Amino acid sequence: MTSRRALRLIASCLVAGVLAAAASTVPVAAEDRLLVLDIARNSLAPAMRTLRVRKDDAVTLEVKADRALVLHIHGLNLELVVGAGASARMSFTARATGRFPVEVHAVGADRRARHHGPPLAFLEVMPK
Ligand SMILES: [Cu+2]
Repeated sequence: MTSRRALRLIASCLVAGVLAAAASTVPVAAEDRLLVLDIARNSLAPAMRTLRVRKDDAVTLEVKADRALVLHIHGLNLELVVGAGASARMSFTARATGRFPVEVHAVGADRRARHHGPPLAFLEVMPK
C-alpha cells in the first residue's frame, strides 16, 4: 500500500468515526411504547424476558395472566394487579435508566415472603 493510499484510508476512517460520533449524539425522540405480556404459569415466552425502552418513552404495559397475580417492577416501584384470565394495563414514563427486575407475586402475599426465585423479566430503560 502506498503512503498516499494509506493516508486516504486513515482520513476516510476518521471521517467515518466523526460521523458515527455525531450520529450517536443526535437526540432520539421519546416514543409511545406498548408492551404486551402474556403470563402463563408465572412465566413468559423467552423473547419477552427482556423488555427494552428508551428514557422518557411513554410506556403502556398490557398484562394478561392465567392466574391472579401482582406484577412488580423493582426500582421503579410499580405494581399492577391482574385477575385470573383477565388483562390489566398501566402506563408510565420511563424517567430512570437502568435494568429493573419484573417479578410476579401472589395477590395478598406478605411483602417479606414474596421475593423468591428468578425475575419474570427485566425492563431495560436505555439512555437516549
Ligand atoms: Cu417484587
